Parts: sequence; structure tokens; C-alpha cells
Amino acid sequence: MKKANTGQKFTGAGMLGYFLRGSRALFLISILSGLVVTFLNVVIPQIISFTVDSVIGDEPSGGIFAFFADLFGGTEHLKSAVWMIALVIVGIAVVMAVFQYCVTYFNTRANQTLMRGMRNKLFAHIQRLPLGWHVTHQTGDIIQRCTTDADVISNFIANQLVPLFRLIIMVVLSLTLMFVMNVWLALIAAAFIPVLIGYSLVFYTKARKSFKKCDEEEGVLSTYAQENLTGVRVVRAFGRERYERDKFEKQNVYYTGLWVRIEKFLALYWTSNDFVAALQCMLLIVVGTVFCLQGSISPGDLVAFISYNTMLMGPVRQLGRIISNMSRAGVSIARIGEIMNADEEEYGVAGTLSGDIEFKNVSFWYEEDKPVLRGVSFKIPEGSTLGVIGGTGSGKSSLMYLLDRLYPVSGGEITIGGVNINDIPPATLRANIGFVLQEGYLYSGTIAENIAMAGENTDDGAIVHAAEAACVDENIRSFASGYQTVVGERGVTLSGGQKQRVSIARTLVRKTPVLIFDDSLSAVDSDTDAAIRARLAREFGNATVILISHRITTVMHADNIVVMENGEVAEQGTSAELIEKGGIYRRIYDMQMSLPDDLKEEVGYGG
Ligand code: MGP
Ligand code: MG
Repeated sequence: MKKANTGQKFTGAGMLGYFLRGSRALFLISILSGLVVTFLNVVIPQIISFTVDSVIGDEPSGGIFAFFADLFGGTEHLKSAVWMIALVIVGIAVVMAVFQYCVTYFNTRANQTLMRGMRNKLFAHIQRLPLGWHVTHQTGDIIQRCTTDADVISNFIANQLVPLFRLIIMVVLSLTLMFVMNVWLALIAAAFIPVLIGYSLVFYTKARKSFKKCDEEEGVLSTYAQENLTGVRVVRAFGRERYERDKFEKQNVYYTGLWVRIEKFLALYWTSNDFVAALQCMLLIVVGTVFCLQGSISPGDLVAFISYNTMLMGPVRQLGRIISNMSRAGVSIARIGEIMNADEEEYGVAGTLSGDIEFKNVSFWYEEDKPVLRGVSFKIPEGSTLGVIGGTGSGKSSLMYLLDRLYPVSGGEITIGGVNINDIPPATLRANIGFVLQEGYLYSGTIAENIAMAGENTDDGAIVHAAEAACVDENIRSFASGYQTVVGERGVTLSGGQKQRVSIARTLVRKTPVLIFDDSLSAVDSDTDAAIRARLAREFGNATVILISHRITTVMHADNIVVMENGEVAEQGTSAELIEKGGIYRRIYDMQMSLPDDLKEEVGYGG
């Protein structure tokens, strides 16, 4: 059985590495181009220093500059042809521009590749998470993590982490050159580096909590908006617009307030940071000028020194920004890590399945200490029909969720053909079980697409046939666009009964050997209910069928009927046996069947 990556746990760095697969080479090209730009950047002040000292002044040029000066006809010749120096600088600028273009281009491409990969990986992982995970996490929050947090991470990598290489090289290069020019001046400049970085670190620790809080509150805000949109009909029907708006506004005000506080904090940080940098620059100019007058540094070198200091301070201060953004990215990485580290459901591959289904002393709870099912035992021989009846909340749907492995059994076991379903891959199980859920959900798309979605390569004939079996074909044909009618999100354009029958057709089209109808005939009148059951008996005679209903007439012809009460099997047997017994079933039977025929029809209990 394929185990997907169940149990794979990522560290923050490991997860980044996983997301970065596919974009690493592009980022590398961007980094290397950035290094070229940095080197060229460092050359320019050297040329200026040479120009000031040897072309304007009369200092002899040494080393590599003597060689280049000779190449251009010597310093004497350059004095009358300064344009040559200017031309060299322009030439360097052109080369720099080309590489800078590469930096941006490859970085953007890498970033988009990273984003695409990250979204795909997240989505694929979320698809494989068990239902239990989905129902305990807010949709708005999941969406927010997949969008905002994913953006934060990729922006951090592309705009902070990748330039970091360049910044570090820049710091090392400029600092080295500064030390070569004048040790004391360089020491003054360097003394400020730990101050600025230390300051950033203090900030980094403080900011982390605030950013996390902001992200969480944004999640709440998205959840409010999303719930409101999903439940738009309830909101309108109950006139709750004002309440919903107030709820949203309150949260929005709170969320905005958090950001304003963070921005205030940020502003304080950046302005004080600016001030320290200005202080450093002032000191260098004062001391540098004194040194220059004393002759311990040449005017050209001082000009170059100040240029290098600017090159140094930019990155050092950006280092602070990167560290502070690290806190934000760290929060996002942790939030996405929570999703990526949730255990996937092992899915396996589809196979065939046959045999009797048996529930043996099954117990179950969604939340510990709140048992939903207790000691449930019954058998469904292959090819037979089981009816399940019972009050609302008695655990009927939960029984079926367990059979489909949407949730794990808490105690006891369920077997199919003698095999514990825990040993049957969900893919096999679900390929063999057709489950019409109590709440039918239609995707935005055509009716035909909605019916075909579950089966692979479903042809039009099969779609129509399934719709006929579900007694909805006539309805569909009466729509102007027939099977091509587009149903909106959540199927808003269909009536409840039509939606229910489209859901039935979607299940029937797969022709699975086991069929579960969870209260799936509740929204149709009893004639249609009977007609659908008759078709089922005719066309799916070999299938094992489970019918859950509140309606006696729906279940009364089943081979065995289980009556659920408070999560336990209160009684079971054929309809005749249960009537004989005189228990709950008898009571429901008497109540529903004793109604006068016209009233039965009205409340939907007619046979
Ligand atoms: P059920 O199995 O949905 O009941 O819930 P049944 O018989 O299908 O009800 P009907 O109205 O569809 O006829 C059985 C019990 O489990 C109820 O008390 C529910 O409150 C509880 N329950 C159901 N679900 C789906 C959940 C869930 O997802 N989480 C938690 N915590 N409880 C649930
Ligand atoms: Mg139910």
C-alpha cells in the first residue's frame, strides 16, 4: 500500500528546502548575477579615488591603477582626457545594468516558480488530510494560511534571503577595503555594526509575537467573511445583515488597530535606526577630515572611504530589516508547518471488495468522553438491504462515516468479507462504496459535470441513465439547457429535492457494489421515493444497500432494519418482526402508518 507521506515531519528549514525544489537553480543564477553587480559596485569608488588623487592631484598611482593608467596613455594624458575615465564608469554601469536585469528577472521567475510549487504542494497535502482535520479547522483560516502566509514566505525568500548573500559580500568587501585605507576610521565605522544589528535582534524578538497575533486575527476576519458568504441565505432569511456587519466591523477595527500598533513600533525602530546611522556618518566625516588634514589619508581615499561606508551601512541596516522580517516569515513558516506536518490519510490504490459487512461492538466518539456510538453490532450480508431508522442525532450518519473510513473507529471493529476496514486502503473502500451524503454538495459547473465527477470516463449515456434511475432526468430535461445547465456554487439554482436526486445520480453512475443513502430521499415526495427504490431493486439488485431514513416506508422492505437510539442499537430485525416486538419501531410505524392517506401524503410518509 502506498503510504503517501504520512507521518513526514518538517523542520522549518526542511520545509523551505522542500518548497524550494525546482526554483533553486533560478535563485542561484540571480544570486551569482547579484555578486557580479556587487563587485562592480566596489570598483567605482576606487576609480574615483584614483581620479581625485592622481588625475586631479599629483600622487603617483600604484598597482593595478598604474597599469590601467598606462593603458590609457598615462596619468598625464588622462588629465586632458578625463572623459575616458567617465567612459569607463559608464561602461561599468552598462555591465552592471545587464547583470542587475538578470538579478531581477531570475529572481522573479524563481519566486513565481516557488509560489506555484508551494501552492500545489499545500493544496495536494490538504487534499490528503483526513476529514477529521478538515472539520476541526476553519476554512477561512486555512485559506489565509495558503495565501497570505505563503506570500510572506516566498517574498521573504525572494526579497530578503536571496539578496542576503549579496549584502554579506558587500559588507565583507567594503569593510576590507575600508580597513586597507585607514584602520582607525574603519574601526569607528565597524563599531556601529554590532549596535545596529543588536538593536534589530531586540526588535526581532519583540515583533514576533505581534506579527503572529496579526496573522491570527486576519484568519478570524477571513473566517467571518467566508462564513457570511457561505451562509448568505441564512443571513438574509433571518435579517442578520446588521449583526454580521457589526461582527465583521468590530473584528476589522481590532485587526486594523493591531497593525497600527505594529507600524508605530516599526516607525520608532526605523527612525532611531536612521539616527544612529547619521551619527556614525557624522563621526566619520569629522574624524576623516582631521585625518586628511594631518595627511594620514588622502582626499581621494576619504571620498572612496565615505562611499564604501554608504555601501556598508545600507546592507547593515537592511540586515536589521531582514532579521525583523525573519520574525514575520518565521511565524508564517510555523503556521504553514502546522498544515504540512498534519498527518496525511494513507490513501492507497483502488481495488475491488466483496463480502458481508459486519459491525462488531463498534464504539465511536468525535471528542473524547462524548460517546456517539456504543457497542453497535449488526451484519449486512452481501447483496442484502439494510434499513436504518432512528431519531435525529442517534448516530446514523456517524455509522456510515465509519464504514467509509472518513473517521477511524474508536472501539470494536468493522469488517468487510472478514477483513478489518482499517486494513483496507480508503481508496479501495471508497471505490466500492457509493455514498450519497446527507448534505448533497454540488460544485459550480454543469449538471452533467456534477453527475460525472465521481466516475472516470463517464459517457453521456451513463449520465442520463443514472439520472433516470434517480428520477431526476425529466426535471433536468425541462431546464432550458438540460444537462448543460450550470448550477451555481452550492447548487443554488436547484430545489432541495432536485439537488438530492442529482447527488443520488452522481453516486449511481459509479455502479459500486455497496450503496449508502443517508437520508437521501427525505426531500422527495413518497411516490418518487418509492420509484427510486423500485429502480434500485431492479438495476442494482446485486448491490448491498443501506437506506437511512426517518420514513418507515423507505426502510420497511429492507431485509434487516436497525433501530438506533442514543448511539446504540435499540432493536433490529425485519419490519414484521419489529412490529411484532412492539418496541420503538412499532411506535414509529403506528404513528406514521395510522395517518389518514391524504395526511400521510402531505407529511411525506405515504408508501
Ligand atoms: P449523527 O451521526 O450525525 O446523527 O450524529 P444522525 O443519526 O445521522 O442524525 P440525523 O439528524 O442526520 O438524523 C450523532 C451525534 O454525533 C450527534 O449528537 C452529533 O451532535 C454528534 N456529531 C455529529 N457530527 C457529524 C459531529 C462532528 O463532526 N463533530 C462532533 N464533535 N460531533 C458530531
Ligand atoms: Mg444524519
